[in-house]
Order: sequence, then structure tokens, then C-alpha cells
Amino acid sequence: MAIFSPETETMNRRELLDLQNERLGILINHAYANVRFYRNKFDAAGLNPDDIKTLEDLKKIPFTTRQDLVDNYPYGMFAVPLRDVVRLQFPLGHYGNPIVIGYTREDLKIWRELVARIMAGVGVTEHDIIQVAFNYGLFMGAFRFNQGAELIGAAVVPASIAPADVQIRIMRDFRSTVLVSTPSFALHIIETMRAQGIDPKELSLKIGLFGAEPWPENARSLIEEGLGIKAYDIYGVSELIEPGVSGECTEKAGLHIFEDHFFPEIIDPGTGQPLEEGEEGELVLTSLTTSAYPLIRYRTHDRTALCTKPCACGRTLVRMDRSFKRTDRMISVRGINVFPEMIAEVLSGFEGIGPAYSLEIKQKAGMNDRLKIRVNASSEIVNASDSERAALHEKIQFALRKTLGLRVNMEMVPKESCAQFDS
Ligand code: DLL
Repeated sequence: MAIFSPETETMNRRELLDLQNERLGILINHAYANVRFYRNKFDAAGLNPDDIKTLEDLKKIPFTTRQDLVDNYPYGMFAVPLRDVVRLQFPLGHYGNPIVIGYTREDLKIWRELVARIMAGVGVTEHDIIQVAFNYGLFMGAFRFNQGAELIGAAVVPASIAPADVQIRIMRDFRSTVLVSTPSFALHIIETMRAQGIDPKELSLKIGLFGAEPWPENARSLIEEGLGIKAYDIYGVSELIEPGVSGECTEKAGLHIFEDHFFPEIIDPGTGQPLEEGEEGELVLTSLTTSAYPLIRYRTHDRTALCTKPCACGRTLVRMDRSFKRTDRMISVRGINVFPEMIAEVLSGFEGIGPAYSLEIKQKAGMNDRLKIRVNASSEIVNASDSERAALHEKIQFALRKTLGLRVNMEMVPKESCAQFDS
């Protein structure tokens, strides 16, 4: 398979380390000079930028968390003036506690190349027609795929959130060869195709790139068989040029992390101590080249393990295991991140509702498909008229949808039915 940037993707690991150390020095000085949050963090830890000479020294710096980004909303984490920012995006799943990510022209160029690397690595070429079925309005990833594909020279169909039957029609009429979506949506397309009696052989699809949520191997088999394609995993985090942190190659033996732009560490989520290669723990990432929104030792809360053994594809980049578990309580439902604290916050706005609630997650092919929330309601609400209860139900359901960015099924139950949060 083609390697888009062979000079870095197949670099000798000693040279790669030198490159990372050089970039680290620039990053640390940039963040210290331009982001008060980092300056304060360094000062509080008694560090100055000269103390961080190599990646070994990075361990001295405290972690950066999502809460830090929320606390510094909107522009407190920006390391460049707004006039140098050419795009502002807010990630899905953060409506309750918003964050905003900025990009300079150079940041956008990097992200475009990283997505192009992932695509080229699974065999996408300028002859392909790539159907991107991610939400262009809100989901930052959609743009990344668009521009990565254009860099390769492939044709892009930004099918966005068109319903499954429309997606299938586009696929058939345009002869799309690559589908990019969440794995859940790919399964939904397959179900719709079956219901319409459409054989995958009628389509021209050959490759699928799927991510934004954990998807087990059995889901991969169902997608590969259902669409007659090879399906590959892509991983990313909105706060860090998502997607584009890592992606599988045709070997399907882990996701290559683009270490020339991100330095990965695996830590024990409880103690914060670094773990050895091969040990499973929480992935912590440092963006080495991001100029507008640099993140140092950012805790992703995703569980994985790393492997630096050479890959048969020829890349020397470290591989991360496919990630299925979190170290926090975040739940991914069809690619949308749900933080239980956000549910509690919505419920707290309604008199006689909560605070206790329970969550029921319905899975499909090992992936979270539907969320049901049962909330405690006071006896006044339980005994109110049907129309009053229905009006309140609609209000709560609407507020949950607005905050979570996800349609949920909500049920009000008599108080004491839900003793505590329970997922
Ligand atoms: O989901 C970025 C993305 C877009 C990745 C498109 C791939 C394709 P967020 O919405 O910020 O960003 O969610 C990030 O989703 O911390 C993981 O918990 C989970 N996640 C993302 N990709 C994968 C994957 C995008 N391939 C959070 N496997 C991450 C498992 C994934 N979990």
C-alpha cells in the first residue's frame, strides 16, 4: 500500500526521537510564552521551559485535562492571536461544558496531510470516490476527511447526514468506492440495504474507514460482509486534530500514531505513573506541532497499549491497540460522547426531577446504539394530569437532546425507583 509521507512514516526510530525532541522544545516555549494556563502550570511546578529538553523531561509537567479546557473557555488555551486563527470549531458532546478549538492555516495543513496518510495507507488513490457520511455542520471530522481526500486527489461526496436510503442511492449512482462514517451508521446502511433488497455487489464500494466510537471485531466482520469491503479503524479526539491521531493500515494490526505530530504516553489512570510498552493504560497525548491550540500531556481517558515493533506495512510508527474502554464514565453512543454529569446538570434544571436517574444502554453488534434514561419524579409529577406530564416529558427530553446532541428515550418514574446513577 502507498505510504503518503515515507520520509516520516518510515523514519528510523532514533531519528524520529530526535525530531520529536526538537519539536518538543519549540512547543514548550510556544505554550509557555503564549498561554497563561501553561505558564501558571509551569510556575506552580517550579519548572521553566529550559527544564524540558527531551521527552523524558515531559513527565515533570502535570497533565492537561478536559476540565482545564472547559475552565479556559473560550480562548484561554489559544497560543496565537485570533487574527492568525482561520477556523473555530466546537466539538460535539461538549454542549453542556463547551470548548472551542482554533486552527491556524498551518494546523489545517497538517491535519489534511494526516488524514491523507490514513487514507493512502489503506489503499485510497486519486481514482477513488469517497463518500463522507459524517455531519458536516457539527462534526469536525467531516471536514478533515474532505480535505484529506482532496489532497490525495480523490473525488469527495460530502453526503453528510443524509438518511441511509439517500446514502445508498448516492453510493449506487455515483459509484462511490470508499465509505467514511461511524461503524454504527455503516450497520444502519447495511440494514437499510437488506430491507430494500439491495445486494452489495450492485455497489462499487471496496474500502471503509470507520471510527469515532469503539467497534469490536464482530462489528467489523458484519460491516465487511454486509458491504463487501475491507473496513479499517481510525481514531481521533476533537481536542487534538480529530481524526488524524492514528489509523489502521492494511495489516489491521493496531493503529499507527503519527508520532512526528503527537507524542503518546501510556499511564496508570489511577496513579498517573508511566507504564511500559505493551501494558494497557490511559493514552496521554502531546501535540508536537499544533500552533493555535497546543496540548501538553492531554489525558484522553481512552484505554490502549502501545507497540513499537516494526509493522509489515513498512511504517516505523508506534501502533496503539484498538480502544474499547474508557477510564472515565464517558459513554459513546453512535459516535456521540455522553458525559453522565451533563445529564445530571440538565435534570437539575427541573423542579421535582432527579437527582437520581439510571441509564440503560441498548447495544447492537457490541456497539452502544440507544440510550434510555429513567429519572426520578416527585409524587406531584407522577400524579399530575396526563397532559401536564406529557408537556414536562417533552421539555426534559428536548433539554437532554439539546445538551447531549443525541436523541434519548426518557422515562419518568416515581421517586426512589432509581437509587443512584447506574449505567
Ligand atoms: O470522535 C474523532 C473522530 C472522528 C475519530 C471521526 C474517528 C473518526 P470526539 O468526538 O472528540 O472525536 O471523540 C473522541 O471518541 O476519546 C474515544 O473515546 C472515541 N473514539 C474516537 N475514535 C475511536 C475509535 C472523534 N476508532 C473520543 N475507537 C475518543 C474507539 C474511538 N473509540
